[in-house]
Amino acid sequence: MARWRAYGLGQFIHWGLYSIPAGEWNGKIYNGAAEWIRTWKEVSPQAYDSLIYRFNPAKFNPDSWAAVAKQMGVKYVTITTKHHDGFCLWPSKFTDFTVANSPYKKDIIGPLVKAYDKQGIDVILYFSVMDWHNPDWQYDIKTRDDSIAFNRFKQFTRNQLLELLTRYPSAKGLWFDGTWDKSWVKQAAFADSLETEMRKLHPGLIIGSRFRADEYGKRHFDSNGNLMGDYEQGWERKIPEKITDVHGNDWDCVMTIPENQWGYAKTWQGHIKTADELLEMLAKCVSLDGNFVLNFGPKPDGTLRAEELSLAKAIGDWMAVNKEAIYSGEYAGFIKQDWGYFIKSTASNKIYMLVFNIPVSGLLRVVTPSHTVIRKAYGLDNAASNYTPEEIGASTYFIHLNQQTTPKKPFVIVLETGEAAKGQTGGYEKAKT
Ligand code: K80
Repeated sequence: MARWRAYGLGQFIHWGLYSIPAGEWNGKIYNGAAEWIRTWKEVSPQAYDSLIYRFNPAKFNPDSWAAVAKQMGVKYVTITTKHHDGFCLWPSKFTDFTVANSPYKKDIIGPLVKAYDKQGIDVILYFSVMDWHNPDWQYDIKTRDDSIAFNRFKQFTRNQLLELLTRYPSAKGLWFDGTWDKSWVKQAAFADSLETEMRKLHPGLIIGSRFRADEYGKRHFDSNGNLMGDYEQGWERKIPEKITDVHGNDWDCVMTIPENQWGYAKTWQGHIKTADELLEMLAKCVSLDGNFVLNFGPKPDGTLRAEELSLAKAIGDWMAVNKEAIYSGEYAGFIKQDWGYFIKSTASNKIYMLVFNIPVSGLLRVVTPSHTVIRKAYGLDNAASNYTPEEIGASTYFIHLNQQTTPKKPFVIVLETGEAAKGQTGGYEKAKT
């Protein structure tokens, strides 16, 4: 988990049969998320499942995806091995509904794991327990028949998970989805023993809080309020506001570029996030002890869409200068200020100020924890640059920006801090009220 905690920035990949219709069916545009199109009333499940015969990503090149991720500065990638539609991107022995029976024929996951491993990017396997294709999947268990079918489904799930961990031993963890239905929530004992089995097979395996419910049906946090799993998976398309929201737990935020599209959708509607917005989300997550994971939905031919490539490039260019503030960063314990986010280095006494909103006054307020003084302040992009913090009150400073030269893009100021000398009070007196 120490390694996971230091990631800061990750990439999510949603790829599967849904990339072929890409949010469009018989010329009509689906309003929901493209990867959910199989559930649309306009779509017959059989017609959707026949997309397997069209899955043939001729231009798929895992090394080029991994190179994009590397330039972007991500430290880990989460890849859909099987989404809710049940289509497996690896040749699973336990179903016919896999890449092996598509015209492409070949494993997708193995080459991806290899390509990302080669770039030094850790891999987490996304796995949906809910499986629309498998007739044994149930939303709830009400009858004896449901129970018999779901018992088969549990064995199928166990087989697939052990298969994935055996086939891809370098994967660092599992990211679960589709675990909220009553059928699965009732399987506390089964999920508990499967988790033990997976951890034994794969020492060090990282599992998020979506995997199992407790015996009272509580999810994420058990009936005693303790997190179940190694990190909290509750932050999907949302970010905590303050450090108390995360209860001292590890967590990651998974984020889409448009409002809510994970799989490839031909037309992106509504607001499309900009690189600066995404960088601000990244800074906010790291400042609150979380990782930020940006989603990509590759096209059916195996290439990445132009919008994603240009965002990855812009984020990577920023990371090239500022990554020191993101990797191994943690909550700084400084009072949040309106100009942006404080991140503390776990490796030194440095505090990073990630500036996103430049005040009209050009003055950045910093309130240090008591007995902490600022010894030095400089730009992360230029260690020779020097800001002279103006002490304006007890533990309170203004960093003066040069209004002429301050860039109109997010930037980072490094503060080197130290302990106030004994007896050094600054002489600031509190008002008597
Ligand atoms: C499933 C269910 C809802 C209500 C919202 C999103 C999801 C899935 N989780 C994301 C990580 C995507 O995989 C999305 O399809």
